[in-house]
Amino acid sequence: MREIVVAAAQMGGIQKAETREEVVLRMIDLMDAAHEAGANFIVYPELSLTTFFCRYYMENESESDVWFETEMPNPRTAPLFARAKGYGMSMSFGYAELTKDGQHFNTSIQVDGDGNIVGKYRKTHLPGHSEFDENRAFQHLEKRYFEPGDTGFPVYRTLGGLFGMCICNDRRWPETYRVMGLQGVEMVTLGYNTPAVNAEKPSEGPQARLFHNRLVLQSGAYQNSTWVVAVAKAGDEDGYPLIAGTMIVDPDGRVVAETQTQGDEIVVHACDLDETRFGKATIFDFARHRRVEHYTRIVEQTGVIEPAE
Ligand code: CDV
Repeated sequence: MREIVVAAAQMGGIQKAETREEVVLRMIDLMDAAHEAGANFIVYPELSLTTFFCRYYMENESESDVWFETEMPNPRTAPLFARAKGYGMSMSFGYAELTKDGQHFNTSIQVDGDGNIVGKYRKTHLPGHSEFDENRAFQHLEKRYFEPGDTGFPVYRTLGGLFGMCICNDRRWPETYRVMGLQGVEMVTLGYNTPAVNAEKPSEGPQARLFHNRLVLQSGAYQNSTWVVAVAKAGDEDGYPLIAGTMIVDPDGRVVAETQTQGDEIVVHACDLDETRFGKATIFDFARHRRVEHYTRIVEQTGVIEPAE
């Protein structure tokens, strides 16, 4: 048995006017509750430190730099790192990263119980658009403010197991999980900011959005026999609703814990990494059953090419 007690730390909306210091205090409150509940790993959402600023069009892209972190940890997040280290708790959270070379990434890190960054992931699948789009109910300018990540999907060893991360839209792509599955991943953690309504299809509301969220998390977990911990930033952000639906999914694809509210809330589950073994050794024993000779299109082709008439 290799048990990790995981806290999925959903956060309610972060308003534009909220400071990083105020948000970090909220994160520390969630961490205190997680510690109280016996957790040794806490997972926070995508862009945990700020509002989802990609809904705001900024003419001059450098205006958006105010939402980015140029180092991690930094003075504003130091209290969070200190509390985690005090508890010996591992943590994962997302933030907007501005590198020394001026690159902008939508990033997540995992920090171990001693305060070392043991995993870093930069979002691969950036949804949305790069110019103002008057046909949308609201903007989703991730392609304007971020570059596609350059990390790929690394799997790393920590907490006695094999861990990987992805971010929000990545969770909808089977390739995300499979690339990590092929490295033996035992727990995938991810955060998300998913609007409760589709900006391009107003009839697609929260019910459908929550259904798709559940569908992709369960299938990603099952098809790769891995734990998946998915954490929302939820509820109202300055009048823009985000879905909740934070959940922990076991390697059989079953939801074992999920939040009930739209606000700051933790759900905790003891996850045994050894539960990943059965699926990896049987129906999803990749070495025995995969037929890569038929998969070349997946890496050689990006868009759809229909057969000739
Ligand atoms: N932050 C995101 O990546 N959001 C997307 C929305 C735009 C669909 C998502 O996949 O949830």
